[in-house]
Amino acid sequence: MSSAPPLGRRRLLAASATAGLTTSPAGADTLANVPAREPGAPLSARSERSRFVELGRVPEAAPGIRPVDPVDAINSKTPFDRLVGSITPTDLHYERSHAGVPDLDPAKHRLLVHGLAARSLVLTMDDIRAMPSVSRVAFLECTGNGWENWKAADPTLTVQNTHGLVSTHEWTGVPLRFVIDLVGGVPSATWMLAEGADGAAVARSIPLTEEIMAEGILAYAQNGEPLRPAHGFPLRLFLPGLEGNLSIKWLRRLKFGDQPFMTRWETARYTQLQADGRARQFQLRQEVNSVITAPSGMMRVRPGPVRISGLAWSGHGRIVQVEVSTDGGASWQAARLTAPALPKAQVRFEMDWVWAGAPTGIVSRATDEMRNVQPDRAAFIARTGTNALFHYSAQQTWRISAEGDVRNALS
Ligand SMILES: Nc1nc2c(c(=O)[nH]1)N[C@H]1C(S)=C(S)[C@@H](COP(=O)(O)O)O[C@H]1N2
Ligand SMILES: [Mo]
Repeated sequence: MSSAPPLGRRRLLAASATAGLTTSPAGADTLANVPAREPGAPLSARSERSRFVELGRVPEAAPGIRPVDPVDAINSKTPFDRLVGSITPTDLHYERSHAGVPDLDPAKHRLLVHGLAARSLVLTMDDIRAMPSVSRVAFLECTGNGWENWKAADPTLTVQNTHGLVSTHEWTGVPLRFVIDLVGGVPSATWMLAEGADGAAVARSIPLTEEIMAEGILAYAQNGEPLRPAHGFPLRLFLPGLEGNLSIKWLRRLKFGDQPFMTRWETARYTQLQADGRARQFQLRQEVNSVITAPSGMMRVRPGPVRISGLAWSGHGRIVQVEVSTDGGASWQAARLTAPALPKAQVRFEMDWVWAGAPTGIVSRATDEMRNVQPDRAAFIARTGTNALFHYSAQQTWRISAEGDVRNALS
């Protein structure tokens, strides 16, 4: 029998975890290799980013239409290719606004709560802020996230283009249940209309399931500060795990009823054309999903150690496992979650890999606590067809060429 290969898999991986580090030995007692201290700029009212760091979203119109005049934009996407950790910086939370951002005065803002309830109420923001609050870290995802890849994969897209319509924040506000109790309960209601105060009059019918009653929040803060106007100031609905469109911004009305209200947003807009040509309504949950954020579209890798990093999330609950394939989906290895996975929140994963220099595809696949496994594209398309536009959650493949160019691909 011949001896074992010179570098076993375990040692190779250990080497790859540190081989990217360019460490140099320090002299015994000297700071000679460390830059000198610097005098500081005056303190300020806000902490701005370093001038050496550039981060921004990209405003876009419909899929495939870019660059876009900001006036025509309906989406502005999170730059996942340059973020780390699991929480999205406040100013980089993705934005989707159908009729611009209204400039609402919180002193004048009102929330009407009425319909099939024991009594109707008009609430001020002071009323709402005086109520008991909850805070929850959870993702918000537009149903349009991933729509770039329904039919074809544009090889010039970055992960910001393909997956930038999801973000994770800590949201603070009043439990929906508290407001329902305040109007005396809604025993005969099965649906709730939520309506925004923007020009588009976005309004959605929300089924009053146990889950929604227990988890719904009338949110007035994001990451510890008042909502920003783009995200619904002074008040929005927040429904963890469900399609972003339901989380109505600039919330002005909740109306209870015993059937869906059939607004144009659920008859024309947020319906899904299925493979057989029939439309599906009220597909509300965001499915288990994941994406490798580095290396990703339009990046370049060199042969040798490569740290693979990405994000996973599911509208069904916690992520329990993320696997990564570095051979286009033929074989899989468990990735490491870098923080505790919270229910219905994004969690980061990492895996160390050594790229030998041959063309391949890198892919991630997530599993949630309900044992939903993110499907590969073939299985996903077999189930949904290609007529649809929303709720794309198939595995994302990044192809790596012999030169190390990383490109968006269908598989
Ligand atoms: N009133 C109102 N609510 C709205 C929208 C809107 O245009 N108007 N956009 C919806 C959509 S489609 C999504 S995905 C989320 C986006 O929230 P964000 O901009 O805070 O990320 O808000 C939803 N709520
Ligand atoms: Mo959306």
